Amino acid sequence: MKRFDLGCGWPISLPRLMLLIGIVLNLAVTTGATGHYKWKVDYLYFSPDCVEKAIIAINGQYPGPTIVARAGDTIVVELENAMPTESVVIHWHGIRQIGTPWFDGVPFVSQCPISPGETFTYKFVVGRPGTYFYHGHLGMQRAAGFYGSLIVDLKRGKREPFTYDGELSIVVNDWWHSSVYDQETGLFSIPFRFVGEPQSLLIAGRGRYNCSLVPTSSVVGDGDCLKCNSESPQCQPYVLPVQSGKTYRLRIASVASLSSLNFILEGHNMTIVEADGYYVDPVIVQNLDLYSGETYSVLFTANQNPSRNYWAAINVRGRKPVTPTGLAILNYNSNPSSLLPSTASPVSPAWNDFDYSLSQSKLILARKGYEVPPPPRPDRQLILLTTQNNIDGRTKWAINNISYVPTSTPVLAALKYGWKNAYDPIPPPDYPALPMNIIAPPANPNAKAGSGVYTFHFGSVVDVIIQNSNTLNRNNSEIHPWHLHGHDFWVLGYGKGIFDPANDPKSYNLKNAPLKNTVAVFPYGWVAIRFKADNPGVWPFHCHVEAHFHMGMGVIFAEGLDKLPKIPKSVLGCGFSKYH
Ligand SMILES: *[C@@H]1O[C@H](CO)[C@@H](O)[C@H](O)[C@H]1NC(C)=O
Ligand SMILES: *[C@@H]1O[C@H](CO)[C@@H](O)[C@H](O)[C@H]1NC(C)=O
Ligand SMILES: *[C@@H]1O[C@H](CO)[C@@H](O)[C@H](O)[C@H]1NC(C)=O
Ligand SMILES: *[C@@H]1O[C@H](CO)[C@@H](O)[C@H](O)[C@H]1NC(C)=O
Ligand SMILES: [Cu+2]
Repeated sequence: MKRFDLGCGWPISLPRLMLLIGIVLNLAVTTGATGHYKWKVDYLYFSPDCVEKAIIAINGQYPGPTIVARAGDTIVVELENAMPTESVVIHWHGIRQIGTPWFDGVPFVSQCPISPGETFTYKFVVGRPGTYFYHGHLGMQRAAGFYGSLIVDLKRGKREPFTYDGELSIVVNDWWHSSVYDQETGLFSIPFRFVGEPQSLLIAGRGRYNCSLVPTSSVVGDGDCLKCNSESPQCQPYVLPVQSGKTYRLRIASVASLSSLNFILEGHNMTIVEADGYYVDPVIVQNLDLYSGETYSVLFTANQNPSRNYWAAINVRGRKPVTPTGLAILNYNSNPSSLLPSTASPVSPAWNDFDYSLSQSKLILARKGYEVPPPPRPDRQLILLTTQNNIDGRTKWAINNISYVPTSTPVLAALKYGWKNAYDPIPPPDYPALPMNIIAPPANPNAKAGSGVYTFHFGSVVDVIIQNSNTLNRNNSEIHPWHLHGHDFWVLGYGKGIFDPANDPKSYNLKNAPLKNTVAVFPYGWVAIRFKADNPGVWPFHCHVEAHFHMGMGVIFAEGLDKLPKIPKSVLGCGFSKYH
């Protein structure tokens, strides 16, 4: 097993090593081991980009601890909420929660938020190998730094369809100096105040803000003053150590709050081999677009001049960038990791070259020999038109004119036990009002708020077409990465303009469509996905841009609730579930 080859400069931390040893020892006696984790969630001052701010940390760590398991293992996380002023939940992104929908970690959908002082235990099986992550799903807690990696290795004795000498893993994201409470308040204010572009981009939780841009205490009152320390170890560039001539698997997860990102390894091509936990047809790229909620594995060979180091870099895509490149160090052999490349920061394709992004997304196809062909036709089709709207003077996002607002009862329990008053009993519409206008702001920008649920026959095949449109601003349409809980879906096709239900399905890829859990819809375009509603539970399908979901950009799917046993008491206790 290559991961244990510690001789060639692994970025392996002591806790991770101990965890690996633990798993190995465990597996020696059983298959389907159990990984036990005790996590304490609390606020912490941290300086990921040299500017200090209060973040949400796990066991004092940022990013949170990496979970490493094997397919079939059970993960048990005992989560203590030590934050005195807010509740918390954790979503296990990409884990389908088959048989455990109550541990999906979505507030008021799968569970009640965990109150300050409470300890809550998540327990679920990681069924499929791949690159995943976890993150807070209440309010904007992800943007407060509340996330970490979840890596699921193959069952013992199984082999990947590719080889490599070593493994590296990073999460990438965008970073703001304002608190998530400021951000949330702005989104719900009249007039609307957007969170704006991030101050920094982070690789493995580290970035660098230019401290000369921070007002000093002689300018503003000391209490208001940001503290910036470019010497802080917390903001020194992350180091990816490599040995000349060796090939590496680099796992990348985008936990970004807002930005679409583009990843570059200076001077090195990358071969994409995995996306969202599935093997993909190997494609060589010079840079990789990453949408929030997506994960990839790429292979690269350290085949460049070993006497220097190289940049690993991320840039913003799809929004006019004002944020400097996020940088880490690709560290060759035993060069000092402090030896910064003298080359300029790598440059990504033009931020608004959406054709580039669309064509790269279309390169992601199921790997030959590993195709899982989609069912040939759907039992039900939804067309979800996403629009930016106003409700009572506030800016919102809506799906077929309904902006999702959670109620105070977990929908899972409400549906299971028939508490009709706990949510909107009228299901949202399967289709938008016609004719659709996607190229200009809506003539009547008003929409409704709702908490209705789309319920599917258990085992049925569902097609969803996400139709993008113009925002409330003229000549503006944005990228939205859509993430489905509880399932993987086939990406059947992408298109520009308005989806044509009579003709566009003819060009669907029914042969080697990739399975994913997150897919981007591009400006003024559509994307079509298909999934089997075969996982009993209640499952959000939403834009993974944190501010957008917070502003209503999501829907709730449900299926097979009669197949579920009693819901554990530990997830109840709020809204109508108080009386249960
Ligand atoms: C940091 O900002 C200062 C003030 O604008 C500028 O003079 C300097 O060049 C910047 N440094 C870097 C490394 O960008
Ligand atoms: C990267 O790929 C491009 C296009 O396939 C090729 O021209 C280039 O030589 C490759 N670069 C390296 C460093 O392998
Ligand atoms: C959306 O709902 C609002 C509020 O009920 C209504 O004014 C508007 O006409 C609806 N728009 C569409 C396209 O159905
Ligand atoms: C719309 O924006 C694009 C670039 O984002 C620009 O090329 C085009 O000219 C704009 N069109 C109008 C009508 O402003
Ligand atoms: Cu969005």
